[in-house]
Amino acid sequence: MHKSPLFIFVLTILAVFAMACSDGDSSVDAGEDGIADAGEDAGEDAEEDAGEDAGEDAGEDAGEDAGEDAGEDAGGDEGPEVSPIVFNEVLIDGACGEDANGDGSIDAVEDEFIELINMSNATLDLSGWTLVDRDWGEYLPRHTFAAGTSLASGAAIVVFGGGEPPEDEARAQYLISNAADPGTFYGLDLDANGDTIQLLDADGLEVASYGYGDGGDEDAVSDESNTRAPDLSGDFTPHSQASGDPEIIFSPGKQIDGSAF
Ligand SMILES: [Ca+2]
Ligand SMILES: [Ca+2]
Ligand SMILES: [Ca+2]
Ligand SMILES: [Ca+2]
Repeated sequence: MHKSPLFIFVLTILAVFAMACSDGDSSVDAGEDGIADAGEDAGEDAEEDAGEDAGEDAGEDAGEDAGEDAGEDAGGDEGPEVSPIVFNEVLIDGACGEDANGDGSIDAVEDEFIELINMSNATLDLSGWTLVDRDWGEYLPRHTFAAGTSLASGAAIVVFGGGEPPEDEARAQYLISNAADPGTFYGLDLDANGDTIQLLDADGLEVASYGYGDGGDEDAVSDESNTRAPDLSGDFTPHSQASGDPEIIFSPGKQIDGSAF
């Protein structure tokens, strides 16, 4: 789904105000300080300061976000040299004709998925990590990994856009994008023409990213997934080419040949 710059700007403003409204402490503090200062000093000054601060903060946040997004889109990958997690397979076309999450219905939003692999030698704690796309940004993550989520060395974790995920397996976990986050009615929101998806750690730092179409280096592959071939280390390749079988168009939680990681 393509979003116009105006749409994104409006969303940014809404997100900023949503955060401001939900941040009860700062609102209360601003109000208390204003009243206290008004009593001690000149009331007009305190009120003006409070109003100016709120306005400045909102404006700064909106400006920073727009700038960051533009910079990231233009600059592409800027993650660490060696990432402990890689994007191994991505299906941007949930309506590709097969039921990727296996819940009985083919859905353009729900059957999109992102397959991540732990490339490190250690189990990773993904608590509070997020997947964000370029449209919604950090304020509205497409997924936030729940507290206690861990990923074993060499194992896979797959996030679908929605629906019912498959049962977890020994070497693969299956999730749906976090419905607790506001705005998730678009699921992963993997746009057809292009997008940039970032995996951020609990501190908001980029661990890995996947950009395609007008959002990065990879092709905007429709009708099937785009997968590293060979798995983990190879270049991204349309899945049917990687599998050598036109009917094997994705492999969420599995290697290209259908075996476990
Ligand atoms: Ca899509
Ligand atoms: Ca489905
Ligand atoms: Ca998107
Ligand atoms: Ca796979």
